[in-house]
Amino acid sequence: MKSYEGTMGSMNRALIAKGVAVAVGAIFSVGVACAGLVPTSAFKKATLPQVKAMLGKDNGKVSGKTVTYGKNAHIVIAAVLPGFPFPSFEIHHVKNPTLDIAAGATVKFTFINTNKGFGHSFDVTKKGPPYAVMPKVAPVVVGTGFSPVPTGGQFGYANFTWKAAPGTYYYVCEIPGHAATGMFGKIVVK
Ligand SMILES: [Cu+2]
Repeated sequence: MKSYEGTMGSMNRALIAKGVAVAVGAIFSVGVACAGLVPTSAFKKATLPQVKAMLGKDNGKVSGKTVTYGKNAHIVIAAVLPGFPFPSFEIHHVKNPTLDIAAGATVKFTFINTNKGFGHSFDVTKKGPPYAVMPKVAPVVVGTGFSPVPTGGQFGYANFTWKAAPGTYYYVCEIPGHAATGMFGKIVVK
């Protein structure tokens, strides 16, 4: 099992530094990426053994648009493109759910990118929406930075941990244009 943490944060910062030209390129790239994506629900379409096995390790409980976790939380997030052109996150069949986490929980995140040939990130921040094309969210947890890219027939993924302090947070994709078009969700730690 390979983790992408560490190297991806600096790649993301470098990407953001390139500015709006990159943002425009990234938005066009969404269309290019559509050729290789998992088209709707990552859960429903998770026929690939790697993705199905990873998604099955999430230990949250779903109620409507909220997923609730206890003190030993394992949150498994898939980045998906449910419909052109807007990407989103998905956990337990739910698009961008609110995550309710017990205060003081040790949270293990596993983030899977189900888009072949296109990047996403998963970072936790105190900054809520709306987000600019270049989101500038100052993450409290830098998860993946510029994203795990699928290689060798496997979907890219990253594991990282967080000791959850009480408060309200948001998880966002920092790839230019993604948070601005809805690729984010709320985290409540209490
Ligand atoms: Cu994204």
